[in-house]
Amino acid sequence: QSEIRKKLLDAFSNNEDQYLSGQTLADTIGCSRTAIWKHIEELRKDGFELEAIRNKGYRIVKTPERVSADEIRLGLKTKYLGQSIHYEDAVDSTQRVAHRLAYDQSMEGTVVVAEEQTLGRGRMERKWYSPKYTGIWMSIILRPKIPLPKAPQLTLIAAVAVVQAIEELTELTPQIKWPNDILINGKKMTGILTELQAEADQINSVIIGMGINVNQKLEDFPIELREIATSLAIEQGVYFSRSAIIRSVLTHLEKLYFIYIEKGFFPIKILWESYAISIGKTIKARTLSNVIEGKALGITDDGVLRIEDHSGEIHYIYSADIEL
Ligand code: BT5
Repeated sequence: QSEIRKKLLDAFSNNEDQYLSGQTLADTIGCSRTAIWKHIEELRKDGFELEAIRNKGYRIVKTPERVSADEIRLGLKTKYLGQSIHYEDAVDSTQRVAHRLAYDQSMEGTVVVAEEQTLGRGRMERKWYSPKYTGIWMSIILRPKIPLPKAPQLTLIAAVAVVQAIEELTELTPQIKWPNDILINGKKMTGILTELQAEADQINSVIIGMGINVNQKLEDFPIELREIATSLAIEQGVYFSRSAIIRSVLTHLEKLYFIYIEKGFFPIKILWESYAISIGKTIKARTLSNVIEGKALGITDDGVLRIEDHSGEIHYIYSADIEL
């Protein structure tokens, strides 16, 4: 199987820019045309762009951009975040890898990045779709000395960092939907998942997982996500360097994290609210036990969402899905 793929890529690189017909490829490699066709489809799935012209054959137009630990490190000026990078080609979930590293006392700021996740996860066992080479699937280990109930604030800090990075590197204007979604033009571009390792109320580590859709095209998303998801490339019409975005996210996150450790959540809260989409609007919060509808007033100094329902009662929401 992978032998055919290797020979296929060799054939293309030995005949740069030339069209190779299915038959020629099959003859060179010594397999069936069906096998060639199947491997061409596999390459497409893995981020290769192939042009197919009738009576001429195939040509590779674009190879997938890869990320490597070295490439991320190049020009990264942070003190902690990303000083240790674990790069994987494919993992089940970068969260799981990061949990193991955190448990083994890895240093604060350790980052896990993968090209692909086979079991990427969202909140409450939901799936996070993480195809190869197109997005940023990353988990960051922090060890803040804060009380357990304050841990959700880190999701909000991470969201601000992603928005700042996107604003720095693109012409887009992302907005945050409490607590963990970043939207562009109303569609989800990033999801954040914050998980903890704690013992007797003491936080050992916080693992911030980020899924950032960067270079997907609309047809790269499964049908059920096409209406609700988007990527930077879809929104701006160009491809972006994922390592540059990773560096920028780590840089902004570290700055915000230092401010947070020194001055508390208040300065972050102000920033967060300036990017928030739902504040002042009527929203529906679906919690595990019920649905609350009302006006989103803002977040508390702890990052808890405040909603005023139609009778004027104020509800404090710790965890929910929001419908706008
Ligand atoms: C999230 O969950 O939004 C958190 C996603 C965190 C993913 C990162 S990737 C690196 C790290 N490793 C992991 O395994 N996870 C983290 P939630 O709010 O529950 O949203 C999940 C929902 O988003 C799904 O049910 C889908 O509807 C939608 N979804 C799935 N994949 C998507 C994608 N690539 N882009 C946009 N929406 C997606």
